[in-house]
Amino acid sequence: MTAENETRRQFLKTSAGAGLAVAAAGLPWWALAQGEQVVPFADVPEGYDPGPRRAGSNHVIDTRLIDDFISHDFYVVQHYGEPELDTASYRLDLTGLVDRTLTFSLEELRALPSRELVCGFECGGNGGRMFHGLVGNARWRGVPLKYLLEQAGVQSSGREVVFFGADTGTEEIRGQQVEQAFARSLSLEDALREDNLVVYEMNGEPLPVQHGRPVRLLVPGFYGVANVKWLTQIHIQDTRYMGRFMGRDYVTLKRDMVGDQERWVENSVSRMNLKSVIARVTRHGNNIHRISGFAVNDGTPLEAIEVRIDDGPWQRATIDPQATEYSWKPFHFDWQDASPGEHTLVSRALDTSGHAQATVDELPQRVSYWEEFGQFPRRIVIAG
Ligand SMILES: Nc1nc2c(c(=O)[nH]1)N[C@H]1C(S)=C(S)[C@@H](COP(=O)(O)O)O[C@H]1N2
Ligand SMILES: [Mo]
Repeated sequence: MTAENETRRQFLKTSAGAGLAVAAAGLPWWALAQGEQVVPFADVPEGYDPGPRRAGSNHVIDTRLIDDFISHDFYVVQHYGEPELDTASYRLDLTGLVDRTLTFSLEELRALPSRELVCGFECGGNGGRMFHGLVGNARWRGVPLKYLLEQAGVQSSGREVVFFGADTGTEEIRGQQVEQAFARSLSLEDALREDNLVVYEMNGEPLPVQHGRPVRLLVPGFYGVANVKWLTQIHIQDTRYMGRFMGRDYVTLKRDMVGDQERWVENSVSRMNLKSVIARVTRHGNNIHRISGFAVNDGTPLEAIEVRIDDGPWQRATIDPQATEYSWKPFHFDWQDASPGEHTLVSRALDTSGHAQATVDELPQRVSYWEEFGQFPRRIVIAG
């Protein structure tokens, strides 16, 4: 059994009420102090365990086990399997409405000006049914997308930039079987944002295969689906790209106001909504309960993350000083003298543009499960 699995088992025993402390690795923010114990959530079914990552499949993380600012366990979502590209023969093509069609090998990309950026993101389909475990935070290195587009010279008729992955699947479209590559697009304006990177490193190492080896796109502030893995082609065109992952899936259907008319509207997921989630509660010292969690958003500076206990007032949590513009934002709040019995805990994030994370009831009615960013109440029982 791996050390990671051992820690997981230990933790799950603890959260089932065995009362053991978890020896979590990592920076002080998430590491447990001597004698600090995890208090199990009453809203997590006993024995819930998304399990370790298996090669070739999707992976949900157990948010109770987050143990560092940089995710050692990063979620995985792949719709057409996990292609293993040969890095020696790998090529990235820039095509379409450009002055010069360009092709780069991995070696050539690595020789270009690069930037490192800490960036966290969640899947647009993340939600309470997996305790928000489709999330991760990492340090990435790559070439600014803008630099590549400038090298190619986008023509004035260019409107839309399409990113194709090497992974393909057969889709049935109007009764026909059609082979399609995973692809997403950005408007030219969004594509030219300074922070977009064509990345080849994650946490100082070549990209792991499940995260897109050898090259993926990183669009900081956007939902994970924008970050096309196994990226092999960037194409500039003058029409909207409407493939499955822009036009059919990752499309939120909700009842919202359009001017003064209430309508059912559909939008392709793009910028991450402001969201925070309580991930863990621990007990330490003299009846102090530490409520820990994380927030994700589009990069707008946060005003605050607040925690509310039962019907009490909103109280300001402490945000991890390691947080950056596009990282996730870990937070904690120390709850003094909790009374025995069941309690409801909830967090909300507020940003400097005046957005406050709303309750699910306050948000527009939604019939698709994409973009679940309402407040997420948690239940715990404090022992007598
Ligand atoms: N080529 C390719 N890129 C992809 C996907 C995919 O299926 N194929 N999945 C997308 C989705 S839906 C998400 S949420 C993120 C997940 O990134 P990760 O697996 O590195 O966490 O990758 C995106 N990029
Ligand atoms: Mo996703």
